[in-house]
Amino acid sequence: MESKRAFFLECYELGIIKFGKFTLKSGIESPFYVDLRPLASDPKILKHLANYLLEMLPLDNFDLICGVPYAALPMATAMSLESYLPLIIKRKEAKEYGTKKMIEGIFTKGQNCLLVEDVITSGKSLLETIPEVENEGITVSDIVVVLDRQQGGREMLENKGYRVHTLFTISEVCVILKEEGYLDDEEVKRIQDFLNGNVVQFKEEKRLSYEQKLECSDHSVKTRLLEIAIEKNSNLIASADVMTTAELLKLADEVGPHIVALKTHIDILTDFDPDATILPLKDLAAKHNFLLMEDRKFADIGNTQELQFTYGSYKISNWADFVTSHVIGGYDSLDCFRNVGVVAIVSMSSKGTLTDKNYQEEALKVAVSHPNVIGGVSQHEVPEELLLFTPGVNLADAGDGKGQQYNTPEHVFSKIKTDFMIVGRGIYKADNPETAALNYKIAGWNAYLASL
Ligand code: S5P
Repeated sequence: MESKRAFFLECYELGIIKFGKFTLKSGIESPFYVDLRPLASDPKILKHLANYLLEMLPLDNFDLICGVPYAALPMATAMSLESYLPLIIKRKEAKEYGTKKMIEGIFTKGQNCLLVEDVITSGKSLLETIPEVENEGITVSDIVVVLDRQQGGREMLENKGYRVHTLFTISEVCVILKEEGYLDDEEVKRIQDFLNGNVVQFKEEKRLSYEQKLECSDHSVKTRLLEIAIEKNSNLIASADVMTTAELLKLADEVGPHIVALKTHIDILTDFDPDATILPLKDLAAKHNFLLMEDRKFADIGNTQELQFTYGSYKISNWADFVTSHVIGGYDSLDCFRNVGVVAIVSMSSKGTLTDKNYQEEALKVAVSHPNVIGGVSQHEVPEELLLFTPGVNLADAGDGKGQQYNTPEHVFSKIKTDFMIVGRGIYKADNPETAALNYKIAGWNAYLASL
């Protein structure tokens, strides 16, 4: 394909941006007007556009694609034809007869849908569209936009936990047009002044610092975690999804100095032994001052969970400082986790997860009210009385081809205000796990400081 710049100039020839004085829907006078609808009338350009947009995206993560009506409908259709992602259609208004459906097409609950938008300004129309899609049980994690008018919409959506991918920004476009002689300095300045004065400010609520969370901690494990974070300048939890005791202990010793907790899936080990595995692991935890988080994800009735927690081969209650548990068994099912902290699974990072909006709301009600719960695992913001733990963090990849969806440390700390990031393969699969842990620790801590 030609360069992005050459492609933009071809689009520009179709008259998609006009400069002058325009009164917008909101009543504001703007020095430019964007209308991307002409792009659909040039099949070659539309096809190229579809491919440029698709190139930016982790396509494995999506099951469906949907355009925000009307301008993005042909774009989403072209992207569907190029990628074979099935298209669904969002109506502007529900049908007055028959099914009254808002979303047309073939889909099932739990599928993840990529939203396509032509232009983003304040992000308001996307904010109206997203719940209509989510109400059908479809999840939305990513939005792809052709042109960002840079008036706050992107930040607002990212702040709500959505990933926004944009092909062009208005500033970038102005630079190209100026260099090509279509705009003079004065016009560019007028546009810049307009943009500076017309950013729709969303009030970003301040996050609480670890010190502030520590002050109101009402659980000993929560207190210890926060103290370690402050002491080590770290918010990193390494996930040790390895298969042998030797690998587990080696990893724990290497990454130990940089982490607040080591997360285990103890049932992955092929050679688990209470003495040979747990005793040295506890010694390493003491040596490097980190906690042990067993990611058992309990999901049963209280009595069964109590047995799984206390007995069996792993005797988790003997050694874990905190455990993860689904809350699907209801409030009382968490009573059995005495003397440990519980991290409730509120939403999952995998494609097709069934933890939709409604589930998350109900899970949070249990989590905030149960005294054993110290926090939640989620990809979205949680009430500040809970600690937020976020997996699905990787500096190098966007996904793993098996449904995992990754974000950067910057995204999880600033956009969803997480407290602790969980990194697995980014560390234990690295050539040098110790250096990788240190790099993640620094990236996580800097992202946290920047989000204060
Ligand atoms: O929603 C979730 C919840 C968890 S606890 N998504 C996750 O990926 N996890 C866990 O975090 C998962 O079981 C794995 O142990 C770790 C992520 O590993 P990575 O290799 O993908 O970083």
